[in-house]
Amino acid sequence: MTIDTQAVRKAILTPVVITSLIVGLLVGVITFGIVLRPDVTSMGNSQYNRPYPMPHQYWATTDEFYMFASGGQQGGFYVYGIPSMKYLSEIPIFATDQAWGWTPENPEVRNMFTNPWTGEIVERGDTHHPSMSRTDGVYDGRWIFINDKMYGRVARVGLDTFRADEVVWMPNITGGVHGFSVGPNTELAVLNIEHEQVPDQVIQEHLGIEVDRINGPYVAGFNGIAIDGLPGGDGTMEVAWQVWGPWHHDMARIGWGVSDGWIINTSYNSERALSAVPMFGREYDYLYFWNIASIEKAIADGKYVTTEQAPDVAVISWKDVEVYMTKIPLNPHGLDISPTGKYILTSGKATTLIVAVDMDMVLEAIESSDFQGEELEVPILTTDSVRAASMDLGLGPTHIEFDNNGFAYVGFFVDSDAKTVPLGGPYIEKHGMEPWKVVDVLPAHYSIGHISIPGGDSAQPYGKYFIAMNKLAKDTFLPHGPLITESHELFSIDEQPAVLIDQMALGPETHYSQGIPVSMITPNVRGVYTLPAETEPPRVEYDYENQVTDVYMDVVRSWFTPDMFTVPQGWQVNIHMTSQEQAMDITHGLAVDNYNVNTSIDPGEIKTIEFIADKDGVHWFYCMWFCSELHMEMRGRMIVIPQDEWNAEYEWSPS
Ligand code: CUK
Ligand code: CUA
Ligand code: CA
Repeated sequence: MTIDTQAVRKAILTPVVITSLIVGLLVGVITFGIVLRPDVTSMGNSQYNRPYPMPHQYWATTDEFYMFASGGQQGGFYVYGIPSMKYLSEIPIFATDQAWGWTPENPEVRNMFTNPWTGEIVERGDTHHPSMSRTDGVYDGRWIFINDKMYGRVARVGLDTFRADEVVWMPNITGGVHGFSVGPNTELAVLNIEHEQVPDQVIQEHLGIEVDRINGPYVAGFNGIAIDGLPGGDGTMEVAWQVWGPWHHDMARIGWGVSDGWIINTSYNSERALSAVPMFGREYDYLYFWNIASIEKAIADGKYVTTEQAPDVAVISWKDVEVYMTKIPLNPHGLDISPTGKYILTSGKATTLIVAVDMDMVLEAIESSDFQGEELEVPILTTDSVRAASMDLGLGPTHIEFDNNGFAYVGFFVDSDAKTVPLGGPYIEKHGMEPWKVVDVLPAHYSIGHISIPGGDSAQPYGKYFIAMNKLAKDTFLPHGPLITESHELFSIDEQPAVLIDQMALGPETHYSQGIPVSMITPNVRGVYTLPAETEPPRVEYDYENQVTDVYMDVVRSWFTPDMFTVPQGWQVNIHMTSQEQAMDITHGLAVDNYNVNTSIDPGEIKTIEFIADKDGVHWFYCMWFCSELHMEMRGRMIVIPQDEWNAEYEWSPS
């Protein structure tokens, strides 16, 4: 068959044909809703269009939220602005980071790195779950707390200086902590023991479980950390108690509103297995409800033991507290509470299911002893009596977050998207939709871990933006070797369908992250440290008895005073620096050639660094932040003199 192209062309141009095409298209639009919709991934004339060129301070004046992103193996936080997605800062905690002034030659930092029982300096960690301080369940902008999964540690970061100022270590365990959550009034935080333990004999006896170190079954539980966090408190943390039992716990929440007074956590290893495959051995795992008052009562009644390591920390058996559990889909990960504290959503990693447990129903079931049996002396709440919904939503469910309009968002690792679901009950008034059905899908590149909405884990979500914290970036950005950065994707959720606004590359590897309104942070942020009325006069002191040289040094553009000092070889050197700067953004630093000493000093900061002068010779020290036009000249000498050549005439004196 041959085609008469001439005839075809003629036919196309026939007015009749054109008319019928137009009519056909119109019919299609009306009948099938084929709308020439704007491409949701382009900005069009969206409010997120940015002026170009941007005026100075554009981002300083338009960002609405700070994002505090856990750094995972980076060991601290990343901080950026929303919606600019502009990286602002790092907050090193469980990591050495000289650029951000966090090194163990500073005794305050070293103290936070030091294991209180062994004296070991641990400068590596893995931060997972940030938790903002809050009052009545609402973020209050004072501090952000975070756990180190690798060692059992929790840090408090001041939101005025963006620096950690306290670290507490959990006793009686060998690390492996995971779920962490601060309570609604910052009086208590809970930190789960994820990696099961072979604890001290005292604990095993108290639990009545003898643990075989090779074959188990091991035991675990969770830590209660008391915080001086009521209004006027200084945020000081203290490990108050540990509840131990047969199960480990993954994610943790302290309830508020309807769930006030309860610690709620999950276990993906209710099998009590010691390797991965048997951890999927059942058809379900558990969600647990621990009554906080019953833990306090057990302590008041003396139902606890203590260990030699931690004589002040009450170790309580799960048998001596009020605890209930309910079956949830296999190997849960996400565990998140809706803004009123009513719904607890959990996701089963090994399933496609998200379950909504209703706390009102849980309380009723407890009241009426509506149980379907028990395991290891813990009553199991009847599944149907506590479940508001069970949703089959997709592959690889991870975490859940809530907005201010009555929607839950669920992230999916395998599906590489997040799904929006209207909540039921009192939330129906807000959105007017049929609850528990997917209404929107937010595609991600690729493989979502945590998700975050400002205030989304509190009694007051601020909504507006949704951030997918993707575990894999693959081809999103320029290639940069086999170790590929992470990606955060920003969506506007003020509209449905949600609109992808921006993507950013961010270093490895964020887990949970929290956004907080700019107005709650900026009024308290310190630009400089306030200097005391009198500062240490520059000088050098020699302590022959202890073999210590104390150097009191002023630091200011563009010199160190003194800019030379001597020290006998092998002595300790303590350099007590005072930055006399009171100008914004004039950070200096002190790096000592050949000595592995390098740290920043911020304007107005008073900071000591300590090291041993073990190498003789002339060693220049210098400022490593470019601080002025004379920055290169900002340097001085440390002259280390062998002990057998030293005499008092070598002592530095003012010239
Ligand atoms: S965990 Cu990392 S994606 Cu530590 Cu909250 Cu789920
Ligand atoms: Cu001070 Cu460069
Ligand atoms: Ca399991």
